[in-house]
Amino acid sequence: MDLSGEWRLRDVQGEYDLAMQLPGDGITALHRAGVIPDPYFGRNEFDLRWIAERDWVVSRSFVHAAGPADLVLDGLDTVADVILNGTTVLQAANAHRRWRVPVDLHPGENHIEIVFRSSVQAAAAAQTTMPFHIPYQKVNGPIPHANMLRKPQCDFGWDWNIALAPFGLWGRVALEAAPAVGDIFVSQRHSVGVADVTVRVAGATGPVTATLCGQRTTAEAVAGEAALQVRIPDPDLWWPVGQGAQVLHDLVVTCGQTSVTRRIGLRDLALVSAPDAAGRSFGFAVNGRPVFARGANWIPADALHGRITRDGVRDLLQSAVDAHMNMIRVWGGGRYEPDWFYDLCDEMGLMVWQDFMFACHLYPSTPAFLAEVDAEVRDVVGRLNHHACLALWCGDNELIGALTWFEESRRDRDRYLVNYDRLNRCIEGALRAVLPVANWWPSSPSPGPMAFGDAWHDDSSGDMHVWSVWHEGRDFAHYRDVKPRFCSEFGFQSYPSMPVIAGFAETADWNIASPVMESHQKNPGGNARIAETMFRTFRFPNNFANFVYLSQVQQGIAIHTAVTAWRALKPHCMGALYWQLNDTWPVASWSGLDHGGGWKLLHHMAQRFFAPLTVVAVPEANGGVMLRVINDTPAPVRVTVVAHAADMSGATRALSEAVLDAPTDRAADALHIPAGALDAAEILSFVWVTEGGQGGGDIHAPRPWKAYDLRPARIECAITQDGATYLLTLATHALAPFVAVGADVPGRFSANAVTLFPGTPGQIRFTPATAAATPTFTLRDLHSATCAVPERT
Ligand code: BMA
Repeated sequence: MDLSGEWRLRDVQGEYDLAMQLPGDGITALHRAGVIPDPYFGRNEFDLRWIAERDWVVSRSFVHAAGPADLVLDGLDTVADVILNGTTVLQAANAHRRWRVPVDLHPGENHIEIVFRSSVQAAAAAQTTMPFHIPYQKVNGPIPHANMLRKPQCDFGWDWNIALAPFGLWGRVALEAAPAVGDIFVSQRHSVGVADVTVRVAGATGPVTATLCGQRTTAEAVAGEAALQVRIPDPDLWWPVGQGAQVLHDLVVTCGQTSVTRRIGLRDLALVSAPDAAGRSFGFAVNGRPVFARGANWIPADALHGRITRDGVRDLLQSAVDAHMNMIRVWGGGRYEPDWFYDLCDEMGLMVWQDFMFACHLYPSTPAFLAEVDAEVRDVVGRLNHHACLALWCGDNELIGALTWFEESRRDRDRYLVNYDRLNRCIEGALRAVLPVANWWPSSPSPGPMAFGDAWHDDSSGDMHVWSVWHEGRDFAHYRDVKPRFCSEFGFQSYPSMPVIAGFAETADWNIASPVMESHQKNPGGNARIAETMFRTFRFPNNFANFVYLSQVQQGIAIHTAVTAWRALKPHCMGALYWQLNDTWPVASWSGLDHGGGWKLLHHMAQRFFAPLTVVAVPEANGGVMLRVINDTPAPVRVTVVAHAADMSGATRALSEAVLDAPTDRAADALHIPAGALDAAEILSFVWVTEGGQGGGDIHAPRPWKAYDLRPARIECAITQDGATYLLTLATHALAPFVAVGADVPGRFSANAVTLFPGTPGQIRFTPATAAATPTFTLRDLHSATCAVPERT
């Protein structure tokens, strides 16, 4: 019996009594009932912290046949007592787990209550029981002590998140018969033309049968567990997007009268990390083929889990694929996502780097805490291990670096390092106990197993987080000084797009220093960093909307600089996952997608700089530029590369061209532009085209844009309607870099932040999210955003 749907929510003080949907969260329920305003609007956040200070009761009645049943609760968030007909049947404190409790039901009406204790108070109380103080990072915890609770760590605030500490339940709530089988663990070994699949079925008795691709095996369960081997000849393989098809097969496990199905992909997905001349490599090989990982970091789809929908998440993941990403990293400060999230990734061919949920703070290693972590890891791995998309299990986010962030752990590193290692051993041990062949990486960033060095600045080994440009204020060119083996985090902030800002700020607040805008910026100094970078890069924008526009352009330039530099290092570097794909609420952040799923200019630029086949400009110390071709497709491609010099009028002059076969295993030099080939007033413009007619183009400005005397572009825009889509034809009168179109209704542009040359009109399609929408378009370009606006007299 499904118990989801409408429940009642009341506080223990007796002030509120209202309807609440489960699955859902209490803050969303209060908002939907009209009790509180939209938490994301203006500065409402700060008036709503009282909610998390209280204890709340969620309850309902139901009629059920008398007798035993299992009460199933997934994602119970977090410190909760479950009371059935007056008896406490569960006391839980881990939002990441599934709970299954045998209960006895009354004949007729039964009453169930879930008492949610204030997680804010529970976290503070837990700290007082620790044998020594376990510090948390204040910028990522405006509500203190999140590290004490097994709850999404960003719920207590983060340097991009609202701090509301929601409570509720995000998975199933149901009554079920006791299951015939427990978790199913799938591992694979591939050799030429054969896949050997091992299926371990926990919680089974008697004979168990596994059927896969027409092959059937039966084994008797021993001590509650059955191990089955299925050999698949000529397996139809699963590939990440861009490498081949996403073939999924039903694995059917039958025990007695019960059959359960897991959709699996047959693939050999290896973490390749071995000592080499530079240090230690890091990358992934799928079915024996090294695959450069292009992607971004995933954070929860909304700060309030009651607002998350499968369609919304599908849209975000599809946007990742549409921007040519093949990997996302489910970052350790959020949550293990629901099963359907990984189903979507399987289907889309998006590899998942899965962190365990520990981030940026220090954590306890008391026996009770480790016992909870051990149970959590076994539970999560039991739930998710069979997914084709799962490429890596990673111990945590930035816990090694965090040892240097606190007075206590700097003073007594031995204690806190041992404390950390106990946690890390616990996670690895639990993972290997249930999935011995798992791809495991101890932490992100990490130079490798048993290495505890500075993976923020050491580019020799393992995965790296490069934050020097954003957090240390280095210029964009610094990305080129770093040669990561795999960069799993690097980012640069921008403001959300204007329609998103209009959703949380009155026009009177449209100023980056207004209290409302400042409260939608959670990184101390973030606005100053954006403004200061703008000074370095552009002439200053002439109004708020253009400030927002330039913030997105410079974010795109920053990440373009890093990604093109590191893709050009393939195979020394085998991955670039920028920080971050999405937003949890409308906020200034490092995301490429706005809250709600709209594309910021970065995401449009990512669609180009992540294209499987591309040509990138690598500046040389002497002023020359090497154009390198990168081919991440499965086969070599013949490419023609043509370079021009362009001045600010948009006039071009041919420089040189080359034809070459682009290999798949490494980036290759394509065309050299010697120092002095460009005049000071010129930029480099280059295009490429394959024999199959596919191509692209890019520009490289050797100096910051503010150094060039841009001319008025006076862009003319003709709009025609073609069914549900709009075609914008843009013609410029001068070189126009980063031309951006916007719409006042949700929808998708086919391209954005494009460079226009006179005489070559650009075409951009806009498809509104709803066909009936009648969009009004805005048009921005670098010159008009930064030219002097005459003062009105
Ligand atoms: C990285 C992430 C997050 C954070 C981001 C921006 O360290 O792991 O903790 O939001 O930097 O500061």
